[in-house]
Order: sequence, then structure tokens, then C-alpha cells
Amino acid sequence: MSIQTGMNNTLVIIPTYNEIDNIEAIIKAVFKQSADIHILIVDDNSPDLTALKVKELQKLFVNRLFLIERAEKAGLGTAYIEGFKWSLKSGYEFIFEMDADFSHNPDDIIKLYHACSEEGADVAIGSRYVKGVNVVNWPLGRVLLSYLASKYVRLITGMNIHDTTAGFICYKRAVLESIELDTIKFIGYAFQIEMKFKAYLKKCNIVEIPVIFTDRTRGESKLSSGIISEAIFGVISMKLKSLIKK
Ligand SMILES: Nc1nc2c(ncn2[C@@H]2O[C@H](COP(=O)(O)OP(=O)(O)O)[C@@H](O)[C@H]2O)c(=O)[nH]1
Ligand SMILES: [Mg+2]
Repeated sequence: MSIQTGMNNTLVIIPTYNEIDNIEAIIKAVFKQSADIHILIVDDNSPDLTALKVKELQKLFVNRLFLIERAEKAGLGTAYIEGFKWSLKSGYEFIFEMDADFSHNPDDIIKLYHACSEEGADVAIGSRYVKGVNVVNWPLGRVLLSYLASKYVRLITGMNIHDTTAGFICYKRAVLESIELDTIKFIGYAFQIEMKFKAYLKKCNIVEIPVIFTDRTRGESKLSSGIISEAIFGVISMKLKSLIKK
């Protein structure tokens, strides 16, 4: 095989808020995976001028690095929805969700891509909880919260997925086309759950690929208690609505 990985028509969407310490390194690490990958950054007017750095890098990565600038911090969920719409309009086949903070290892992109391009997956999840708990450097409280949240979601929704709040995902274009993106309501962790639940209701083939998740070493987490309660109550209301609709 040549160096070309054949990752055609692939877009990695990275939402950013104050990621100046990570942005350049993450963009370069993703582009290193394949000459064919494109990146879309969705930045919410980060006060640390993350977007300005992206614009500088655009001169280096012409027609491969794209940027959507939004006026204010409006949550990761709505950032992805804008990114998804842009990706569909632009004709990409394989569309990734990925964080800017290196919690998701760019070297794993290829595994998720292959699951979708060759192994029949519609959605490939970079999963922390397939075999035990593959999380490095998270405080125990965060690990427990995330792990128990995943169990809770599995119990309530009935989805056979271990890592329901994972945010490292490859979608086939058809999945995003089939989900009514404007009906996605949640913005934090619940957004990740809701996307998986919508794909599950559409009977998509969802597979989990084991990955190791590492806590960020630079910049700050944007997790808030509002995001957690959105997830706890959101999951129940989401399930109830799906039952009523049947
Ligand atoms: N555009 C945008 N990106 C966000 C927002 N909140 C978080 N992010 C980005 O989403 C990704 C995950 O957020 P992070 O703070 O690492 O969450 P954590 O990993 O759960 O602690 C990072 O790339 C953040 O910069 C937001 O409101 N808008
Ligand atoms: Mg993070």
C-alpha cells in the first residue's frame, strides 16, 4: 500500500472554544493522517483568538482547512449541527466529530474510517468502554460520572452501546441525511446521546471501536452542571417521546 490511505471525501469537524493552546497541533496531527482529509473548525468567537490562528493556518492548508465563525458561545451541539449541514452541502461521504484537546487520538481516525468505508458500519464510535474503562488521566469523579452516565443511558434507551456519550465519531453521509438535524435539541453531552439515539431509531449499523481517551493537558474543560442535568433529564424525555411517536 502507498502512503495514501484513500481517505477520500472525509471531513473532520472540530468545534472550538478557547483552544489556542491546542488548535495548531490538532490540525497538523489530523492532516498528517492522510493527504485527502479536510477539516472544518466551528469556532464560537473564542476570546483567546483561536479563529485567528485557524485563518493563519488556512494559508498553509489551502482548500483543506475550513472555518465557520459564530458570534458567541452557543454550545457544542449547535456547532456540530452547523458543521453537519455544511458537510452535506459540500458533498462529503465520511464526516467525523472530534474534540480539539487531544482527548481523541488523531491516529485512531483511520480505524473509524475503515469501519465505515470497508466494514459496513453506518456510524463508528471511538469507544472508551468496550472492554473495561480506557480513560487516561481523568479524575476518578469524571470517569465515574461518564461511565455511570453511559450505563444509565443504555438502561433507559435500550441502545446496545457501551459509550453513549462518546464524542469521537465517524458518520456515513446517509446517516446525517436521514436524521432531521433541525430536530436535534440538546447541546452538551445529551447531544452526543441524542445523535446516537436518532441513528439507532433509524436502524443504522452502529459499531464501537475501542480507543483510549486521554484527558486534555492544555486548555480548560467546558463541562458544566447544566450540561449534566440536561443529560439526566433529557434522556428520559427523549425515550418517552420516541415511545409516543411509535
Ligand atoms: N464551538 C464550540 N465549541 C465548544 C463549545 N463547548 C465546548 N466546545 C469544544 O468542544 C470540544 C469538547 O469540549 P471540552 O471542553 O473538551 O469538554 P470535555 O472534554 O467534556 O471536558 C472541545 O474541542 C471544545 O473546544 C461551544 O460552546 N462552542
Ligand atoms: Mg475535552
